[in-house]
Amino acid sequence: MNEKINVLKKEIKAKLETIHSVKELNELKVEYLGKKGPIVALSGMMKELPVDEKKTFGALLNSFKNDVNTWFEEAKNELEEKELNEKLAKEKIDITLDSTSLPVGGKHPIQMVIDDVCDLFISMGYDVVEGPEIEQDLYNFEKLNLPKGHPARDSQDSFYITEEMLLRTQTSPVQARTMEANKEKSPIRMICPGKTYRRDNDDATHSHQFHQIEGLVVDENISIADLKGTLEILAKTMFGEDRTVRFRPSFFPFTEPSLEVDVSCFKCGGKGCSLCKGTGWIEILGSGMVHPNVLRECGYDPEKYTGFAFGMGPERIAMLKYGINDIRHFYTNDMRFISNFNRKEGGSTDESK
Ligand code: 2NL
Repeated sequence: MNEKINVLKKEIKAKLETIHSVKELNELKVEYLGKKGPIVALSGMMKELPVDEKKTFGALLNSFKNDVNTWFEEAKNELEEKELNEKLAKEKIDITLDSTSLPVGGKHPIQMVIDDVCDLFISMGYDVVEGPEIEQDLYNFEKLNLPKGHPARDSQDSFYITEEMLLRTQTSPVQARTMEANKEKSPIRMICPGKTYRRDNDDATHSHQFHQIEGLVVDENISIADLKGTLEILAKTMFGEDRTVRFRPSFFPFTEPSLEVDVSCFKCGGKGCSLCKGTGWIEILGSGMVHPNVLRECGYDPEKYTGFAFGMGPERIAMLKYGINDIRHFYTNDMRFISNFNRKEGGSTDESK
């Protein structure tokens, strides 16, 4: 019997040497340790042994079984590791290979201007408010001191949808709505960017769809000094700290008095050049003190409250800043134009960013 164990030992060890996969190993395990295998058969033969031999042989067989189990366990671990390494080697990805580069989009120059203006006013505590592009005549015109038949309505030739509904010609209706909705008449500081529409024939300086950024401050004791200080900060932020600003009297139906804002030419420093047409000044926005009629129409007592407002065209600002000579470039999606503005982090009109 002992001899049989020794033979089996040698046989199993020799066979284990020839195994190359976990699958083969399992088959071998069944062959030797399975119910029909030689080790179970040896256990069966124990009955026939005399009692004294039974004990020693039983111990021997047990320790042999344990040894066999250990060998199989060790062989299994080795094979599993080998198979895993082979699999990993096969699936290895060469990360040094160049990937195909995808074209990266960039922020549109109009959006850069809008974002820069909004960032500035957010930093001064203003809210950014957006509103509908399809508006009622009431908010687009009536509440802004432009009653039906007012001549200034003609200069804002409109896309009417019905008698009462139109595509907004300015972003001010958003501000009129905000003032009206503010029942407790708490202070308003808001900036209002968005798309606007006027019935124009498109050419180098006109587009039937364009953008506006308007600002509005309403509170007790707001004066023209607040307007001037705020718009000076705006002009310097957009065109450089060295710029000076000047205010010229103007007219808008929704403000009284009205002021046009010029910035000293950033190309020639004010000496006069082709950009500023020899004047040294460039017009950048319109502004004024909110007309008492507008305050009243939007639910404010003009005896108690005053405010200032301004409006600017981001197309015009972007054209000036980047030397773009045709407004249609903004809307025709020519990649040669658009690619000039692709910058990491989405870009900004501030060259230092
Ligand atoms: C321009 C001039 C301006 C306003 C817009 C405004 C809005 C309200 C009340 C009073 Cl709710 N005013 N907006 C005021 C002055 C000028 O825009 O040239 N925009 C491109």
